[in-house]
Amino acid sequence: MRKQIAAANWKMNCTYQQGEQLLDEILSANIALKGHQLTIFAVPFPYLIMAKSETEEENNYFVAAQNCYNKKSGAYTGEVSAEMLQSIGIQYCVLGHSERREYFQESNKMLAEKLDLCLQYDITPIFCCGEPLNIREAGTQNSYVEVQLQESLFHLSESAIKRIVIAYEPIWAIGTGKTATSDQAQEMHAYLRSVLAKKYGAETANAISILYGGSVKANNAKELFSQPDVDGGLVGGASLNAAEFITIISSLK
Ligand code: G2H
Repeated sequence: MRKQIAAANWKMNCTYQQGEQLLDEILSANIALKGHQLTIFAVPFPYLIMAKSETEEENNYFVAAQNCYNKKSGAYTGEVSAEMLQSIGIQYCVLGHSERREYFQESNKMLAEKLDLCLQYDITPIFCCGEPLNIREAGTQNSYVEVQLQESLFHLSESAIKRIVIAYEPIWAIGTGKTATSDQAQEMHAYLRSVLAKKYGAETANAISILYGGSVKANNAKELFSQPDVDGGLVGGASLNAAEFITIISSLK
């Protein structure tokens, strides 16, 4: 079975102490994850080492950075490289979140460069894609998201693409409380898998986890995750509440 993933995206929230307490509360629930189930905490850079040591003893719990830079190293004040993340043992990195695309002008091409660097340093990218409201209203969401995949991922070899996790996040559903219905999520996920299958073959497409993101909550996670092509979620707001995120983790299939 494909990996099913509950990924918390803390964004720019929590002090160090609050973050530590949140992790303690979630981990002390001792949710027994099955072999194909993972929980990943994407925490702010200054908390990576703390989160890594909190989760170190736990099976199938991992830590992710929320971003990295598209250059290997050098005079880029304030930036963090994939190599730096690797050097502290980080195995996942969220890339191309719509907030990064919007507020930091991250283009599909820049994301392709970030992806390559992550893979070079053995970090699994959680690649975010998704359409804004006007595109959804115009009914052209499939081709919009397909272009994001083509321009950022399709230069990868078959063995490299298998190392990527994709997160579909319709921008109109992010932090708005408006979740895509499970049918809308399934429809897009199945479409993305068909696009991947056309390029890389069905076997490879079937091996890639596609997460849904956008107002995933304790009360809708089970329904969303039960869809055949939805392999878990990338969770923002609801991942900051221990009880809520515990329920979301427990909703993985
Ligand atoms: C989408 C999601 C997490 P939220 O950005 O990445 O945030 O669950 O708050 O909509």
